[in-house]
Amino acid sequence: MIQPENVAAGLLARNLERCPDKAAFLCADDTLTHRALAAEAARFANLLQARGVGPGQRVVLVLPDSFAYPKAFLGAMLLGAVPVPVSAMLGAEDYAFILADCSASALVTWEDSPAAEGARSTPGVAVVLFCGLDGPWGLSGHSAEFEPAAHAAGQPGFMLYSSGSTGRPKGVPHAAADLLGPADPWGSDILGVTAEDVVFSASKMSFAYGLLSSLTLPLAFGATAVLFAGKPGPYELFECIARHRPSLFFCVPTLYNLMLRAFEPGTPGCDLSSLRLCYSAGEALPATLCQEWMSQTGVEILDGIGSTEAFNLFLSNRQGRVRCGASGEIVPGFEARLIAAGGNADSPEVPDGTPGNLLIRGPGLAQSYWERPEKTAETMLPGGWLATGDVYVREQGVFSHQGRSDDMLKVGAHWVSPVQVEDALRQHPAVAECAVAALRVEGLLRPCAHVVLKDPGQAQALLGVEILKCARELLPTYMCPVRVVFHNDLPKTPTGKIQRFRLRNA
Ligand code: 3UK
Repeated sequence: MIQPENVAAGLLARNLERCPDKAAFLCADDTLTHRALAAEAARFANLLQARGVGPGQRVVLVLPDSFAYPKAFLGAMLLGAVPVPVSAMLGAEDYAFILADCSASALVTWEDSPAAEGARSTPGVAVVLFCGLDGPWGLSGHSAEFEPAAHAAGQPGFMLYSSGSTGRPKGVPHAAADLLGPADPWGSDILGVTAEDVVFSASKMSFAYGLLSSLTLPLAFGATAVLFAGKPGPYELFECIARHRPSLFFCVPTLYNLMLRAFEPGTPGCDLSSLRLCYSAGEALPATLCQEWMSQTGVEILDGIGSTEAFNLFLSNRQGRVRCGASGEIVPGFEARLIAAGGNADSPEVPDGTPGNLLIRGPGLAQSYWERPEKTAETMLPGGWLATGDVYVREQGVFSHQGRSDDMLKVGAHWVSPVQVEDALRQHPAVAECAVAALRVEGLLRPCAHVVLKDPGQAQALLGVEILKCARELLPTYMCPVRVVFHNDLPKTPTGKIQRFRLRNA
């Protein structure tokens, strides 16, 4: 069965009708209107077709966030092909793996990129298209008219690779219609997005969170998205906000933390007056960071959790009633169940206040991983439930993240959530970042604190003792770290999540 309409064509046509000359995207000093986007996406579909790419084939995109991204993503979808956004920060070997894993027909990237190098060692990639920030080379020679082909029902419309807290990345295919899932009710009711909004995501479009904020929101609401092509650091982000004056800002906790430390209120370089709301996802937003952000900047920050598999935010805080330290409440349309370790989708739920593994069900979830039947069986459970791999505690409908199920450690009879211990460690004024992971002591697992100091020059031995003392005042004995290890940096995924598993036994 063929779906009646091509999702990308429908969205482009709708914006062409309602706001053709409005900016869809801003990048540096340039503007891409909805009209220009529609024409360029059609040209890109023609270019791909002329190079022999057809419906259903995978088109890997390794690009900075720039006009090239929406043109290539939507152009591939117009053709009925499957765009596969991949982080631009990987090495040639990672690209070779992903290109082979999804049997890519085409790669769109910049000249001399590590992805282009990866493609040279991957025989099936017949088409490599080079791109500037403005779009793939040779687009102007192609027609701006294209007859779109719909994606066949049950076939992917786009595919993401999960950053994977452990192991190799997994392809996560989504139906074309899933692209719009986050628009409603998350975008509409929770964020209140309108055509007047200018959105800016520090997370890249190769990351589900970046894609749904930078692509879904402008397309679904006729809003404008600011694209930042470089590597975002706190000063670059402040500069971009001051210049483009976004109303909504999307970022991850690690970067909020860096921004807060660089924040100088009242200076022109740190002008956040355009922002009506900030959003945080990707990792739990520590309660202290949430409170400090709001008190220092005066802008509300909402924490919410989503995943590549869900391509949606399924738990979220709400404007006007932020609960710092919690992921918030269920997003309407989704269902959540918390079950004990070792349980399945039919197990009874754990009572309020008891940690459990989170399962969710709702619209737009990926139905499987790409060619990974075992991983699919572990994660996509009978009845449409998705095992998130996250441990949560629920109290009166509010969910608080306790860590990934594989980061939890058992000390004696007690479960220790690294997140709770980290919250206590952060109370010490010298701590900039921290992570808690298991350390084996005489054969037994004990929590160990891994700490990055605000001032790396401080005397470490003394501080270690002080930090542990501070933790002991706040935590029951079994939760207290037995040691502090100082680091210059903590290991993170390309999307900014701390990889606690890499610190185990370190
Ligand atoms: C963790 C959080 C606590 C959690 C994502 C779309 O992060 C996204 O997707 P990924 O597949 O990772 C999912 C995992 O990341 N996580 C994300 N947000 C939070 N943990 N609090 C949070 N607020 O382990 C989850 O299973 O890379 C995808 C939209 C938003 C996203 N955050």
